Amino acid sequence: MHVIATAGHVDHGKSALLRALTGMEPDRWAEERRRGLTIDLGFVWMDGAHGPIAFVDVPGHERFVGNMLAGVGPVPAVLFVVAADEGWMPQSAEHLLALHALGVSHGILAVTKTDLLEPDLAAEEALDQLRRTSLGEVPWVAVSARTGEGLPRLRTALDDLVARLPGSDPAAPVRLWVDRGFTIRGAGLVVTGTLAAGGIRVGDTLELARTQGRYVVRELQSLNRHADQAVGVARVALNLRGAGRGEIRRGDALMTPGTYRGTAVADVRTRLCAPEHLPRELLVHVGTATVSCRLRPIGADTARLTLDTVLPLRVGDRVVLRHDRGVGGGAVVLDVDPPRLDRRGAARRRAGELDGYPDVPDGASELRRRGIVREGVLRAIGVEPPAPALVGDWLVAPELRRSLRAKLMSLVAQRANDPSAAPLGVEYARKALDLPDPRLVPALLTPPWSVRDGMIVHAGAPDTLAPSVRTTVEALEQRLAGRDFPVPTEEELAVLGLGTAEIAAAVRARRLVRLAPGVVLLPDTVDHAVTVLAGLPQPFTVSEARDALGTTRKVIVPLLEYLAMRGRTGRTPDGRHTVIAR
Ligand SMILES: Nc1nc2c(ncn2[C@@H]2O[C@H](COP(=O)(O)OP(=O)(O)O)[C@@H](O)[C@H]2O)c(=O)[nH]1
Ligand SMILES: [Mg+2]
Repeated sequence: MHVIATAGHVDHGKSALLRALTGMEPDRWAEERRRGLTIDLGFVWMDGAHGPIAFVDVPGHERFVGNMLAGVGPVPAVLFVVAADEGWMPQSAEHLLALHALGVSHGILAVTKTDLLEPDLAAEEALDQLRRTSLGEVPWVAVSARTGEGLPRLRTALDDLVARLPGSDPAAPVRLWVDRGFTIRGAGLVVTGTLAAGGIRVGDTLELARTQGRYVVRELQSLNRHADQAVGVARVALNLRGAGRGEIRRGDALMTPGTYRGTAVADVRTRLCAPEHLPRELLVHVGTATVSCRLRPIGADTARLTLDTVLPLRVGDRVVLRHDRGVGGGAVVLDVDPPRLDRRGAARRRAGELDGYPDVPDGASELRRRGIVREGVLRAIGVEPPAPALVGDWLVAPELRRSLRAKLMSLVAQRANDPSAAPLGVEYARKALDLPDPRLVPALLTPPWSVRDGMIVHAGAPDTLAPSVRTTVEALEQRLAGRDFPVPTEEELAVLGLGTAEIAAAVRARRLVRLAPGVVLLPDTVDHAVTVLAGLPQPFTVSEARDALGTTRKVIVPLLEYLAMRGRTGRTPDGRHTVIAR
């Protein structure tokens, strides 16, 4: 399926053209049909040579530009309509400016009402305007919705257009910008939207970005047909279990859980306008959302937007900026997690940094700026990881990896030169290098150095663990690698042959930590847990700790006891826990 939005001045024949093309009624509301005026978005479709083509019909009247932007926001291509008898008009210009701000680069010009006047003048004028925008050179077709003249040619042009549209990633996380939410008696809340990428199946859980509420897809329709799944680009209607009336509405976004970062602050590069020429109070349009924001100019073409509402923005998102005189321009999102600017000179330095940000998200430069980052964090802000993770889901920029490795090896060498000193502990090295996860330490070591029993040791160093137990522990380590918070189940321990005696030997050799009968962890996991717990608002409860680590009560209770006994956490009088800084 493909989705195309209309654009153009009011009364130029957008809705009439869609009616003629599809045989469906884009003006959904009685008031719209009575007044002959599109107020809200309309949704119709037809069969094309390359599958169905769905249209989002937008209002042309200047009072409803907000609705128009909600229609165009998530849609990759446009059917631009200009009437032969009126030619280029103010909302033709405003709609084009918005499309340009959004960077829409695929479209067709339809010059309508050719039964009233020759189309050539209007076409020439419109093509001249379109040419100077992201749309560039577009094909044009003369049509009359009244006589039907030109409709076959328009159909062919639409087929050609959708054949040129770039494909979208079926595996991408879902960000569905909702354009309608309504209740159906007996079924509950239904939301619709244009799914730009990724897939949705019946039974999937989606997260509402505004509230983080989760909903299960009970039923899915696409173009009024039931379906088990839909893959972008597609129009979808979702019936969500447990969603009440009005709970989800236009401007909301439904997301694959855990794949996004909600933000109210973004640094952007403005397009089509310099930040100092824009008012400080603006409306931002992105997807189907309209949000008030404050703009703070940073550099010649960069600014910070502070939004009234948290949105699931991604790096590379195009937004439209609007003020009381109309569309003022646009912006591309450069950073959704920008640093604070309260120090003296911070804004000037930031301006220099932002000049180096590309418009199109670039994994390598994002990683270079961040140094060490989780893959999931990059994906959540819209950046594809540029390389495989070094360990777990940690990415380390190549430059930083080299310098960290050099620093670590010099620490190791220093310690090795002192025969009376104990080997370097992993946790000590982690702190010294300021690493977020102890698993990064062994990944940065070069042979013959490796980690054994939580210590950095030379391959030739004597071993204290019986070979059979060593093999079993190594098998366990392998089995647990890559899990977020790896705790072996009792079955796993049994399968690997780790009975009470073997566990006791491994604990003596500091290869395992025993928390309770049947609950053992790798020493690294304990350190990792402390890092995660330190990231929680302090103090925290047992269940907050359990959720943060994604584990169970059976593990978290003895773990917190273990940590408290070793002075790594403390208890508050009300029974909560804090991580003790060292
Ligand atoms: N003569 C003529 N009138 C048209 C044509 N297309 C639309 N109209 C009329 O123009 C008016 C506005 O059309 P409409 O589709 O509502 O415009 P929209 O605001 O762009 O959606 C209506 O009265 C239509 O009947 C056409 O091709 N020829
Ligand atoms: Mg209309």
